[in-house]
Amino acid sequence: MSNALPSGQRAIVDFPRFGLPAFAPRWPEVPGRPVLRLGGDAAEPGEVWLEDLSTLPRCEEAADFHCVTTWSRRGLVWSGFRLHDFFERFVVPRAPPRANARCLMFKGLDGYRSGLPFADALAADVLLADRLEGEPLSVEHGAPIRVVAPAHYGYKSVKHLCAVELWTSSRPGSAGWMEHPRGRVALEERGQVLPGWVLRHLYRAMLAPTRWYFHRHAGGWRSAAGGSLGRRT
Ligand SMILES: Nc1nc2c(c(=O)[nH]1)N[C@H]1C(S)=C(S)[C@@H](COP(=O)(O)O)O[C@H]1N2
Ligand SMILES: [Mo]
Repeated sequence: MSNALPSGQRAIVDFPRFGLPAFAPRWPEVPGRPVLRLGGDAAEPGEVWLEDLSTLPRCEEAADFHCVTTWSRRGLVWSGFRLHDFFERFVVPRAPPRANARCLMFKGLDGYRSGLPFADALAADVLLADRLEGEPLSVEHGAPIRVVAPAHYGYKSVKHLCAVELWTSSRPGSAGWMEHPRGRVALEERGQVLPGWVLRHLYRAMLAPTRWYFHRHAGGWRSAAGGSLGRRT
């Protein structure tokens, strides 16, 4: 967390549920005993119960969160497990990667997907977070567990993680061609076709309508989880 925000970003004080508009109405039902499926074209298929992650060292991380549409929420405190530790302890033994594996693809319970090359995904600051600000992660922000890649635009931080796949090359995520294969905030890698400083203006125009649309679908987890008995965390 440095004092100056990265190029083109502006601080906001709240932390909205946000994403591609198509996902605003998609509230996943969080299973009672969640599992992470492993696979892809560069690994054997396998799986890991989410509860098994508690055998990994827990770590806490304070980080700014940068959405590609130019909003930044400063100083969020996440708690969870390093993706690198998860990879070494669970992915390597249970879904042995082939020698030509280059990228990870993350998939959420709502069908959202986004990937990162190994060099980015296995960096020390990339977490699988199950807590935010000392509380269990809410459905709004990605229960039961989400990726947090603070050096990358928010679209890489996949919520409701249910699958981690290994691939031999970068694959488009849910944002398709709009997504950058790496999405590093410091290099303003907002997208791949136009430069970041151009996209910054286009995306800024989408911010208010997208916020409104997500707000309209707020609280939808209740119906997804089965009425008032649905679980919040
Ligand atoms: N499963 C899932 N993960 C997702 C998204 C989504 O729609 N579904 N949106 C992405 C985008 S574009 C952003 S900016 C962040 C927003 O995270 P938040 O809703 O916790 O603010 O989640 C990212 N991860
Ligand atoms: Mo975003």
